[in-house]
Amino acid sequence: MAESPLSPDQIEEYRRDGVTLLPSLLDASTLGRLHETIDSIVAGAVESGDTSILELEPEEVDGKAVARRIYDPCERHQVFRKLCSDTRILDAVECLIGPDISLHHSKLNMKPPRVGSAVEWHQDLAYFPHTNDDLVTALVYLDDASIENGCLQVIPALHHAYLDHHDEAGQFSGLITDEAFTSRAAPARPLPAPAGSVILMHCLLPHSSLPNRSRDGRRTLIFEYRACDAVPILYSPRAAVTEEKARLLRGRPARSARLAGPPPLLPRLDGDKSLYQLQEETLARQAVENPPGA
Ligand SMILES: O=C(O)CCC(=O)C(=O)O
Repeated sequence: MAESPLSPDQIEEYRRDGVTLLPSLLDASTLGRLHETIDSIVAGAVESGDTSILELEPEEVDGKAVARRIYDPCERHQVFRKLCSDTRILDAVECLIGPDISLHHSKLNMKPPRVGSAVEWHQDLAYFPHTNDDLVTALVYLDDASIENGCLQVIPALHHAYLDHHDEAGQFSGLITDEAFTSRAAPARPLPAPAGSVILMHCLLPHSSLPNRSRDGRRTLIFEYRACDAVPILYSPRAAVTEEKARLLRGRPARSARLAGPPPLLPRLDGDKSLYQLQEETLARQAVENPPGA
C-alpha cells in the first residue's frame, strides 16, 4: 500500500466514533454493472421462486413480490467478488485492521421503494462474536441514500462493548434490548450520501435504518471484513455455513487466534432466521406484551 487511502482525520474518526464515510468512491460505470447484475439475479430468483438466493419483502408492490435481501452476493457473481477486494476499499480496511484480511460474509439489502423494511438497532458482532473485535463492516451505497429512503443511522462512539440482544426469556431477539441503550438520550446520526459512497463501520457500532416509504430504492451492498486472527467463537449450524464461504482476501491466514477487545456475549440463537425475521418476531412479541397505551 503506497499512500494511505484514509486521511489521519478519517482514521481518528473511525477510532473515536466507530465510523467513517468515503464519499463517491465508485464511479457510474461500476455502479451500472452492479445494478445490471442485481436486476438479473433478482428477476431469475423471483421468477423461479428460489428463496435460497433472496428474501422477499412481506409487502408486495402492485401485486408483485419484491426482494429485500440477496444472500451472499459474492457467491453469486464475480462482479461482487471483484468489488470486495477492490484496492480502494481493501486498502482503507487495512488501515483499520491490519494487512491480513478475510471476508467473513457479504449480503445485499435492497430497501425497495415504498415497502422497504426497517432494520432495527443492533450490533453486527452480536450475531457472530469473535475472539477480538477487529472486524469492519463496509456498506456500499448503490443508490443515493437519504433520510427519506432509509439511509443508515448510527450512534457514534458506542462501539466499545457488546450490548445485550436477548429478551426476558433469554432468547436472542436480533435487536438491542440492553436497558441502558433502549432508554438512552444519545441522538442517532443519519448517514446520507451519494451512490458509490462507502461507509466503514466498526462491528460493535449500534446501527439501524428506517423503512423506505419513498419512491427511490436504496440498495446497499455489505461486506464484513475481519482480521485473519479474529476467529469466530460461536459454534452453530449457521456459523458452519458462513465459515465455509469465508475467504482470505489479502495477507496470510493466522496461525493463532488473538484474544482482545470486550468480552463477547454469546447469542442464544436457535434455527436460521434472518435478521429481518428475528427483529419482526421480537417487535410482534413486544407489541403483545406491552400494548400501546397500556
Ligand atoms: O441496510 C441497512 O440499512 C442496514 C443493514 C444492516 O445493518 C444489516 O443488514 O445487518
